[in-house]
Amino acid sequence: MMNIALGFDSNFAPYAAVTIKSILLHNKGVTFYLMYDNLKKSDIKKISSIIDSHNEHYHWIDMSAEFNDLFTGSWKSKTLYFPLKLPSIVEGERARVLFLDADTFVLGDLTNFYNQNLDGYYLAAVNDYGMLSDLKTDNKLKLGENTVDIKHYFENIRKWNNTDMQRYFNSGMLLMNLDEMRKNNVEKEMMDSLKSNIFAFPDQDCINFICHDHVKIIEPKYNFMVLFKSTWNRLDEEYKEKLMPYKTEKERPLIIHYLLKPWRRPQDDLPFAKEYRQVKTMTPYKNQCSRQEIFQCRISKHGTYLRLFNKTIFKI
Ligand SMILES: [Mn+2]
Repeated sequence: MMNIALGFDSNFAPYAAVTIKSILLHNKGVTFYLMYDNLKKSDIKKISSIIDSHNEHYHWIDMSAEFNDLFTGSWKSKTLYFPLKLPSIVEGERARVLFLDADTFVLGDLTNFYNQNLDGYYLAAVNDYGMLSDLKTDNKLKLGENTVDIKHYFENIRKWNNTDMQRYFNSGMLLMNLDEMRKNNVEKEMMDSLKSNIFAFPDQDCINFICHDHVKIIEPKYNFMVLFKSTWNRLDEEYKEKLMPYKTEKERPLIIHYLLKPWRRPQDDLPFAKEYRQVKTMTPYKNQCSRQEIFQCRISKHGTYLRLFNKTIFKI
């Protein structure tokens, strides 16, 4: 048996549907915890029907009363805070839960991964190698009303040095050991920290801040993040080497995390995007297209083209 949790609103429902369908294609004995806010009744119906068709289980969890008035940065949706509440949402002794962002895509059987040894750890997660790359830039971050330099933020405000950043994990995939988290009141600690801190990467920094030393850092194949080209180019060679087989589809990662979204970048050949689109056709959202999937036009020194429904009409 596996508990798997997602958090989303109507904007992300079509993509959550693909994540869920991808899980169901490779896994049995799943109970979903679907945390939502601003979700249409029709979305609840569509997504329930996907899970029903595989005879698996689900709980819909209304999160509209939680996390109001918190900083959400450019994400503009409070859904990103939802995983912080999982220790009190998913019940049961010796329980675990796998939290997945609604921009992830599962490519295989999760059983062994889900049941790995987590003794003494709050959770397992993958190092945020994209952030390590961004740390080499002078990118600016929004921090409430203020703007700060990314290096200044991590080094001086969060006080995380280089060694700490090697353990800084991405929160799009979190395998939580709920007993250990409950025993140590981690949820309350996270909630309290939100009152006295502004986190530039809200949920992710909060979880990192509190769980830091209690996290099992695992291989990138469990949260293979698809990065912007410039972010990729700045990666240390060691990471490029490790990630290249997944990027070129020579090997299948277990979980892909589309930081670059296939639905916003239909013209790009993102890793496993063909398979992603294939799985989308198996969901009730198969005919729903993003603006970019319907129409793309560009007239600039970088290129001039017009694309309609993923077909190039002209390109100069
Ligand atoms: Mn994500």
